[in-house]
Amino acid sequence: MAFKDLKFPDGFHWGTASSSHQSEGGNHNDWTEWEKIPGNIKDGSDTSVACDHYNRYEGDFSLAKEFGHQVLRFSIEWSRIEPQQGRWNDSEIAHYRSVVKTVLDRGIRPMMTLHHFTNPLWFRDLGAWLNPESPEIFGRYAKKVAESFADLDIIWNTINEPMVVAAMGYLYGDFPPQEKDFGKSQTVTQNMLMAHGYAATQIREIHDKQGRLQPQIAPVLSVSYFMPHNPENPDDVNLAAYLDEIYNHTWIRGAVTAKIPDLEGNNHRFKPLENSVDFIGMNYYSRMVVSSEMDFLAGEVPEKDPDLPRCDGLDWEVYPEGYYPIIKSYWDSYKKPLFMSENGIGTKDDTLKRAYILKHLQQVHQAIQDGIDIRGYLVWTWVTNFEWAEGFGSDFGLVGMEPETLNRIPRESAYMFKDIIQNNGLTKELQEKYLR
Ligand code: IFM
Repeated sequence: MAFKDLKFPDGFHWGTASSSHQSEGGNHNDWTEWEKIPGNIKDGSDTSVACDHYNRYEGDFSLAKEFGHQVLRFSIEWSRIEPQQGRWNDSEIAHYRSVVKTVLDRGIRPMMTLHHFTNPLWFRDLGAWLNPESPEIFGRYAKKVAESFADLDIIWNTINEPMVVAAMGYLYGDFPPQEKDFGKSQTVTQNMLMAHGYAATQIREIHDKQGRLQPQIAPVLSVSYFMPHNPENPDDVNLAAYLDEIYNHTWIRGAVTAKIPDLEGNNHRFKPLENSVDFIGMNYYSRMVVSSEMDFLAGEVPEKDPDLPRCDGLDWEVYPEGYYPIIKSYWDSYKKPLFMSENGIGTKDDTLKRAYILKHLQQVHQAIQDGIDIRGYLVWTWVTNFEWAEGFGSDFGLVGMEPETLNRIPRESAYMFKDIIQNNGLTKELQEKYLR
């Protein structure tokens, strides 16, 4: 195959994404409690230290600067900021202000997520996202954060991957609180949608009140490319379409149209969702092949394609061809600017990691060529970190970490990504070097 230079638009944003719990160490939340229960984390690890990013963020951000980052996406830890309901920890707020300022001081744009999977223990004890008051409770937290951060130039992400919280925590039982109940997963989906609306409303109101320019606000969605096992079988085709709708579209359509879909399939208007989405964050990793002869809701899927490389632990197939169609379906459906807020692979094989990134970027480039408004691309992740129920067994980092010293060691993929950022795209030479 002959490669061509793939130039991205001027002003395209490049960087990496991470989350507080996966990298900071020393948290006290529902996940830290859950990690202690033997068997919950595949390799038996926990986040007591993680990457010690809580203490090493300055060095991590300096390294990111050295490697050309223009955006750093990270989350702040609700359990640190509000350790008891309604009681705010000012020194943790000061800590995160320093985190944001450190990013800004390096000339990098901070993209800050309010909720990335973890909950304070008191919120868990109130029933977390099953509690009908959870949206307002989250809104109050968002208000406090907005009051404390509105003077800083931040791109705001409200909630990361609500459908993963609903599916992994309440349908498949792989994440806390380990429920396996379709009805509950639906309730969680709805409550997180309302919570996003309250959070966005608070962020807007506080910026207005303080006389600040309105920031960009986005929810971040996990998306997958659903494919029928047998494209000739209408039942498989219908199942793939149904899952695409409930996993990829129902929630974000609700946010964009300001309507909450209820369990009976009706919609009702929810004012706080109005004007809550400036752009959509999309996290894509793999496809999902489904068969009507299997019980998908019980976790049954056809055998994986032996010819496709896979992500360690999570076993996701590498399927860059699924990226373009899901991007296009978001663009066609919502006509909102898109931001590729996570993409990457958990593997020790850096050759595979480099090829993964390049092949996915070729798809993103094609989407832009076809007129889709994509504002940026972030690799998951910068320093390798705790991959939830996999523990440290699935290594997504462009930068490795020595287990004993926690020293950061940039991999060749980090240098490759630096080259991409410097050239604002994929040169012919780079593709020849890593894709031949
Ligand atoms: O590590 C996670 C991240 O927290 C959310 N998106 C998917 C990543 C890889 O599984």
